[in-house]
Amino acid sequence: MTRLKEDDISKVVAGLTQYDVELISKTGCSLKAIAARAVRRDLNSVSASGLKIAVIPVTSGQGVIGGFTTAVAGILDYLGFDTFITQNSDVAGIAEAVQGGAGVLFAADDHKFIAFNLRTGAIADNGAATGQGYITALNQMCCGLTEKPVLVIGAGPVGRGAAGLVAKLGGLVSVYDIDVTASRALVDELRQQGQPAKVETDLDYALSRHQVIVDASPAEDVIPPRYITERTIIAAPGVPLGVQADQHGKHFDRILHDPLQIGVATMCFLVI
Ligand code: 2YJ
Repeated sequence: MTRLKEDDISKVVAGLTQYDVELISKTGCSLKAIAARAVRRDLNSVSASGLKIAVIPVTSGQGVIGGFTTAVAGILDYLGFDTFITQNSDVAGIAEAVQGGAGVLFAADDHKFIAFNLRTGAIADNGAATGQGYITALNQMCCGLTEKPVLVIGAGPVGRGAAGLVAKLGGLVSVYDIDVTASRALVDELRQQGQPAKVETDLDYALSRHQVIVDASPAEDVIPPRYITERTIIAAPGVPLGVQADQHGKHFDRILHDPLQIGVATMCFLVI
């Protein structure tokens, strides 16, 4: 799993309004609307009133990432929630959050990023939520995924969440992972649920046959320019983006990518 870097997230908070304008132009939905759709809730029923959310810095493993809690709290604040970052980290941070009246906690270590509702016990994992949120957005960008071939690159937690929802929305899922046992396991799981799915072992061949691509891999340049046409639509929750910068600019309207926004918004709506 990729560890986010300070540079990946330093502009998130200042850019939220512009981010939402671009998201609406790509999907027809705001960040709030994408998250509400992802969790199948009516936008008006997702109310922020009275709920306090605490974001807790975690020092274990490789430690705090500069700007991480600020970015997470900024996104939640933007969505209308009363959010605070605890002064203390780790266990003392949990105590501070509860004493400060938080109903929901957000915290991440090097392996897991969760939202936890203290009142209901509901828990959301960033990987699965990000997959769910991105596919909701991709479904909007594609005017529906029914019967459309969708290539999911990466069978980690984000790719798994994404592939599951693509299949539920009627898309024809193909999965590529550098670790073929991971793609096989995911495809087997989908088939056991009665969803058609296919393992891809040659990424070039897979890319040459797909116009709708989910880049849930942590690799750079995973989608070479020759496979990106005027009809390609890419949902790219993976960090870093697997598309070269000039290609991102050229095909901006059909590439969805952010380091945290959709995942955090979906996590929040999953637990409230
Ligand atoms: O509190 C902090 O500042 C740090 N402990 C945050 C660590 C953030 N964690 C990561 O970047 C992990 N790779 C997990 C992220 C999950 C994204 N899908």
